[in-house]
Amino acid sequence: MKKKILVTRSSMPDMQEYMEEIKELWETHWITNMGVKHKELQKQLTEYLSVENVDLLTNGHMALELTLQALKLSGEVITTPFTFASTTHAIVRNGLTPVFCDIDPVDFTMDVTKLEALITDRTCAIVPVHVYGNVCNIEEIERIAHKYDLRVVYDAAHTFGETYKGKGIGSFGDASCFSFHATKVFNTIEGGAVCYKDKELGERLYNLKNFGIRGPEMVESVGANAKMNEFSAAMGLCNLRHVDEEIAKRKHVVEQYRKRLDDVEGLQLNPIQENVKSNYAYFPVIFDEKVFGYTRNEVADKLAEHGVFSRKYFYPLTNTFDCFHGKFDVNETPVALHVSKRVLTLPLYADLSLEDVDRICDLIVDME
Ligand code: T4K
Repeated sequence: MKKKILVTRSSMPDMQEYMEEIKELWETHWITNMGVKHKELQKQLTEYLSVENVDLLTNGHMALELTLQALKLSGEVITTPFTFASTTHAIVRNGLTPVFCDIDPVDFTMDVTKLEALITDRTCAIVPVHVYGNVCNIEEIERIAHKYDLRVVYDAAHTFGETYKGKGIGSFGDASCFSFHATKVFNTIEGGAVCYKDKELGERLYNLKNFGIRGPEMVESVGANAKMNEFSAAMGLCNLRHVDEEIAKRKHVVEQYRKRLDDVEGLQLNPIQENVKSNYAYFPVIFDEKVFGYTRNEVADKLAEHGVFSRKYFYPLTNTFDCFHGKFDVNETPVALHVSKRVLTLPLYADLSLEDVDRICDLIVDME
């Protein structure tokens, strides 16, 4: 069997570069609690992401969960089920009720034409997901949020470094939450960040990530612990130096996939969005078995037989999870259900060779 190809592979700097970056941690022995690496990464990311404020956290999930908590919400939150478990769990773990909006069949983000009908007098916020790095219909979401006085927290886990109409993607809504997990375009091993405008929200978020401690003898509020440590921040500083190059390499991989798969009947590829500077985070393909002749599962199995491990991001839908049994009606999100049963995300990472992309495409095009 040929070498194994997994759905993604963490970007890592040269080992020497990381060793240099962490060297001073052995001198100071200051390895967490908002140290120099944390401060420096925060500063550099504020600039790189073109946003007003950034706070760093242990992971993307805590970024979402604590941002919702910091907004002091109660009632219903409109979101989509075509996402990673984290989005829905962050809502539920805050004692809030998720209300699921269907997704757009082309870009898989919240279908804004169905959003307004879901608003009730209990609705307090919208949590849209820029899924696969596809940017939501920001204008419409913000128009509706403004009309009904709702908070907007974007799950921006997949959109590191993207811009919309030239503005940093993290600058929209009340807050945008990023994931810096090992599997993401930019990683700090584990990590996450919240971009926000309102300083008061920032203060509450900071308290929540650091036990509410504001000084050696002052605990202002009840909080958790979700601080990014210095080794993660150092990894971020190294990876940030190379991220543009990594995104450029991903672009080549995506272009090769498109060249090979664009004309294959029965395959729907991720859209190229106008006004968006993409980060090429994922390469999802929707397999229409009636036209293509094979189901998504058959394709996944064949790839796996040849050592290629694609993933069914995002199947199952979060509103069908066992932990929510009987709580939600999946038939209310028919497009999401349709897509989740047919989608396969193909391997994508900066160092995936174009020969490997060709091999994967050959296996798909030549299914028999
Ligand atoms: N919102 C959205 C929309 C998200 O997609 C996510 C996370 C979050 C919020 C929450 O952010 P975090 O709290 O995670 O920061 C992975 C990731 O763990 C998760 O971060 C990500 N979304 C989700 C879409 O994918 P798994 O369970 O599929 O990961 P795993 O361990 O199977 O890894 C996938 C592949 O990545 C492996 O086959 C190989 C490669 N890999 C993995 C690891 C762990 C590496 O190359 N290096 C590694 O260290 O969830």
